[in-house]
Amino acid sequence: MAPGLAVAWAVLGPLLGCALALQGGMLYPRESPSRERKELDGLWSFRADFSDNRRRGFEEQWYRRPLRESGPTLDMPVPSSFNDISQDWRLRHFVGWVWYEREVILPERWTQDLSTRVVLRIGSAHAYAIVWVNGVDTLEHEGGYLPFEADISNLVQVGPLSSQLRITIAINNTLTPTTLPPGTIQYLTDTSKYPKGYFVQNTYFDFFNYAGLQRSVLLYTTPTTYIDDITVTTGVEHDSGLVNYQISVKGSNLFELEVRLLDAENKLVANGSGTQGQLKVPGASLWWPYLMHERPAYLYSLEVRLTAQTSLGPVSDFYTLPVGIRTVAVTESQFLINGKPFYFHGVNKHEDADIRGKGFDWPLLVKDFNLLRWLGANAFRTSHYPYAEEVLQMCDRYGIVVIDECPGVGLALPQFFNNVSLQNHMRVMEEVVRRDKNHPAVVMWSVANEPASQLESAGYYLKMVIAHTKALDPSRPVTFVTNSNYAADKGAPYVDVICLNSYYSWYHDYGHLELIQQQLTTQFESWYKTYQKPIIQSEYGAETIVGFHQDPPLMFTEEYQKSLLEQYHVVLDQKRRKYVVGELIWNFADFMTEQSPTRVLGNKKGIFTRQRQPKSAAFLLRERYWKIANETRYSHSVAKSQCLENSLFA
Ligand code: BDP
Repeated sequence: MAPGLAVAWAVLGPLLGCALALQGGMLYPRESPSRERKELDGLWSFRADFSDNRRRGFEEQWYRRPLRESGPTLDMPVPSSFNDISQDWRLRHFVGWVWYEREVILPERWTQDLSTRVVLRIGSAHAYAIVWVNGVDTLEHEGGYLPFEADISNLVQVGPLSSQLRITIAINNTLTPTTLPPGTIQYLTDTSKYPKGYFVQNTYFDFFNYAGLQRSVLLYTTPTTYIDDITVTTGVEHDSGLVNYQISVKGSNLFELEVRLLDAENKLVANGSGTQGQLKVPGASLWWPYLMHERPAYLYSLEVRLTAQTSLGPVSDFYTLPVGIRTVAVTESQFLINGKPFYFHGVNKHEDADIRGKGFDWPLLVKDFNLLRWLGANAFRTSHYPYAEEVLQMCDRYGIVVIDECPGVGLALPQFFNNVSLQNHMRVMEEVVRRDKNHPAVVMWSVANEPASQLESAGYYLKMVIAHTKALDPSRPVTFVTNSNYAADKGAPYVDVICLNSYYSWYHDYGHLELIQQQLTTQFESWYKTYQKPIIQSEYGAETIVGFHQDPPLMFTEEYQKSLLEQYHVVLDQKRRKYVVGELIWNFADFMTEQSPTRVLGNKKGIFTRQRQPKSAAFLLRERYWKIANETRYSHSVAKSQCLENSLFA
């Protein structure tokens, strides 16, 4: 990039829509006067297929009859991971097909009104899923952490018994060299040590491969002519906000679209019509990250109303999308939101807690957001896969900035960089962008975490995935997170922001806290000299067992975690006024991993425990984040901790 040249992702001119190759949109299912929802969360029937080839369910066609008729079933809560729910160790470590089933009664109108379209939507099924409705093969999807859906109207709007539905979902958690994340199955053939046919799943990432229906499953309706997708990009011109919209409609070509933009008080501020256009909002309130501005996270509502003529008569469809007006841009040393330098002071997270594994959970979600605000964290990365949509909605509402990462984690072996994997990775990015493109909180895409980016093949692969992501969404910067050496990394030339993971005095020169400042300074200076791009310290941290204390500090104690952080902070403070634009601690909370001699009931680098109680480092970080917040705020008032009466910095 030429010195001083700002690459602006703010879309100020005509709409640059997302060029998705995927068929159809993936709008979050919202109720409206024309749309109903029926959640299928709760208890499902469940069975893991323990047969040697794991294929008994297909051989015996378990989907053709109620699951209880083909053998014993367990109660399985949805959403949740299946692994930690039972006392059967075989289920915790199970690799292969598991079967879920749920019977549902539909409202009569859904089955009889032929102008109603009924959709089955699965929030995520890790990692490969096949869905049958009343025994009919309906839908398949590869990849966890992202939603998929099917129009099942044909199946429910026929026959006398159609209001009774049986949904069967077979899910396989096997990871292969071409899935994302990749994995390998290893057969252990030494019969003096292992029984015949013994195999293990190898993964190349550091979190437990929880699986199952980990997010909500639901049914929703739309009219047969319906709003299929909306893409919004925003910009600012003088003091006006610009909202560019593009709407796709399915079911008929004879329709009209009305678009109304309402402010937070429900007052109309702009309107338009047709499938695409630009709305201008004079004196717009911008969407600001919280702590950066007195009036953060301002959201407008884009109300879309469709009226269409169909063979069954006129139909209407309504969809309301929250819209935050903001711009994102990157210079050679800054990350700009609304034209102002933004410093990421935040965390990396995992969707992980207790027995629910990666199962979505409202109390946990709200607790985590309360902790983020207690901490003064203004950002997080969705390490290492896209989180539930409800998490991003909360970020939009609270003003917490997100680096949205796809499940491109564990790309550690040369054989993972092949053409099939590349095509799959690009498709996954299409699904991520399609789902998350309208969230103002999402300011950057991350296409991978710690790939083997020193390999030539990885360089080409990352170049292609990044270029594809930029083509899908020209409105946001793109990165991947590296732990390679600056001189060896083959992917760094293609990113907009350099994201670095380093574990000085933990995985290298462990115990030698005195080396951190020198090594971290070298890290930053060599990367910046090579690339002249803004840098985020995207991971750093230390394993810490809550309640372990030692002074002088020793590894695994709360004091060591604090001291390590303090050493990092000395250098971060020197560089953040120059070109370092963020710091994200590894990790927000302890989380479960595979068993290994280096993990004590999981990864303990959390500043909170897995039960969300603070370790000493949480208080240290809290003091730091509120201090940075007060230094980097664009108004004169003092930021206060929102969870305590006594502000630390008042
Ligand atoms: C980093 C990985 C992260 C691990 C962390 C660690 O990105 O997923 O959990 O190391 O070892 O390299 O704690």
